[in-house]
Amino acid sequence: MAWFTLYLLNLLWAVAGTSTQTRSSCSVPLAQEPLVTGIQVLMENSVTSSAFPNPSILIAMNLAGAYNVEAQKLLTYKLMASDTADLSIGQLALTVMALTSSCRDPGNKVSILQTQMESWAPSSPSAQASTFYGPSLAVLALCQKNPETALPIAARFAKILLANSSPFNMDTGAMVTLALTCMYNKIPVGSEEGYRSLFSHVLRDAVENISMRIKDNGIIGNIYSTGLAMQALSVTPEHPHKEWNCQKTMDTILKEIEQGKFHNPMSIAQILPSLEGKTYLDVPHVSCIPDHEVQPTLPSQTNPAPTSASNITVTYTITNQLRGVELHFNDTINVSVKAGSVLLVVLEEAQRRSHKFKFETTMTSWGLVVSSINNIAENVHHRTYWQFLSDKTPLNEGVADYIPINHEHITANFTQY
Ligand code: B12
Ligand SMILES: *[C@@H]1O[C@H](CO)[C@@H](O)[C@H](O)[C@H]1NC(C)=O
Ligand SMILES: *[C@@H]1O[C@H](CO)[C@@H](O)[C@H](O)[C@H]1NC(C)=O
Ligand SMILES: *[C@@H]1O[C@H](CO)[C@@H](O)[C@H](O)[C@H]1NC(C)=O
Ligand SMILES: *[C@@H]1O[C@H](CO)[C@@H](O)[C@H](O)[C@H]1NC(C)=O
Ligand SMILES: *[C@@H]1O[C@H](CO)[C@@H](O)[C@H](O)[C@H]1NC(C)=O
Repeated sequence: MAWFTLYLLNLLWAVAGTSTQTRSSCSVPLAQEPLVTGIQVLMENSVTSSAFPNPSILIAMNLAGAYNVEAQKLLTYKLMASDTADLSIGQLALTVMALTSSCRDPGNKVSILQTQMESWAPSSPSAQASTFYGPSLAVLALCQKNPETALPIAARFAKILLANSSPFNMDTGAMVTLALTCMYNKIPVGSEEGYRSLFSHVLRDAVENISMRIKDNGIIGNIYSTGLAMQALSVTPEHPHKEWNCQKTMDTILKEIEQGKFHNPMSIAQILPSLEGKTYLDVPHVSCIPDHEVQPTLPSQTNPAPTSASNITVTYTITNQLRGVELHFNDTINVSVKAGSVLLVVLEEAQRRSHKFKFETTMTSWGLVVSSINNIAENVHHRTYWQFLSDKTPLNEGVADYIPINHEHITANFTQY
């Protein structure tokens, strides 16, 4: 009986093996290439000497082949000079990868990252999955720079993941898959079998969860997690039960790009590698000889911004039922803004009309986060933040990108992750 099962398994393995080949090969059709060039140029042009240097943008432009050599140089120099003391584990890891992708030596940043990861621990045994996003970036960066010392760190991380039972998070699951796939591929021959089975266990769980969230149109999670999920599915040694049609995912993403859904530079940085058939595992193998001497072919401007002068009304509710019973509030205001305005304009208009709607923002790699409303501020130690919803559905964009429609009800709810 056992030999027969083994035979069947081998057969299945062989079938799975061949289907991988066809599965992960997908590419941007020639006619849509200007669309991809268009967002790449948009991303590269967001790099300015005043802006905070974003390592994810440098990684993406190096993987895709940079057009704007000045932007590439500027980012590289700024990241070389960045003070590691100001960076979180995840930001430090991205900086290491960005410098590697520019063929620069990250110097002592690698050993600092290693020391930080050696003493890293989850914020609580029940920590939310998204808090593992930064540490998985760290495992990935360390795996690429120094696999031998990364191995025990990755093993400890994998065990923490196995012990955690919080709901699956797509972006984090994809990053975990990239990190542990890198590690899995670098287990030295003859080392104990424990590493291999530990990493494949975590990888199998993550890949199963990712594949369960492939929608009929090919989107994996939401449109902004799809780029990372594509990277994960195209490198993992563990194959999901559900078949993945890479080309379908690619075609739907291209439609979304055409609809203007990818204008935030960070969203472009996370989708671009997958459109170019690249993953973060390619970071150590970038060739730094410039190859894009030609001017990019840009798409013909098709959709000029609608210049409708009409106003819309948005209902805006702010509610805190969490922090300090005496501080609880639930206030609603109707504001009128120009059609096509981003949500931030609604918040500004509400603030102008009532002091209760006072808010503050913080700059991040994705843009402005609303960090405080009516004097109640987010707090990493309490794991609190202001979540934005349309009716009962959480928004999948920030206030500086999301465009509300007429009579939409937006809520900012103080909650925990
Ligand atoms: C962790 C996380 C959070 C945490 C961040 C706090 C923390 N300390 O962990 C919390 C839960 C607070 C959060 C909140 C939100 N998030 Co979030 N988040 C992530 C996640 C999974 C990882 C970010 C990370 O750790 N990066 C690594 C570090 C090294 O990079 P970093 O730049 O320093 O990270 C900071 C920023 O990413 C920032 N941040 C996190 N989310 C968002 C969202 C927006 C719009 C902005 C401007 C900044 C921002 O917080 C991080 C820590 O300071 C990403 C996934 C991804 N693909 O990037 C989604 C992601 C960035 N978030 C997203 C969204 C939509 C939100 C919310 C708008 C959700 C909502 N409905 O309210 C809110 C922000 C609302 C506000 N007040 O303005 C989207 C953004 C898509 C887009 N096109 O804009 C992503 C891509 C998830 C997704 N696939 O949909 N998020
Ligand atoms: C994924 O799904 C499986 C069940 O299919 C579950 O056991 C596992 O813990 C989930 N979470 C993660 C992070 O893989
Ligand atoms: C807050 O007010 C809104 C709108 O008036 C209402 O729909 C909602 O149920 C209230 N929420 C709480 C927690 O009181
Ligand atoms: C906002 O407008 C809606 C109608 O569009 C109305 O039902 C509601 O009472 C108004 N709320 C406030 C707080 O003015
Ligand atoms: C239209 O919206 C703007 C804010 O964008 C506001 O200043 C103006 O008063 C509104 N006009 C009307 C007629 O409500
Ligand atoms: C708002 O946050 C509170 C506190 O976390 C939570 O209990 C409630 O369900 C949230 N409301 C919505 C609409 O998500």
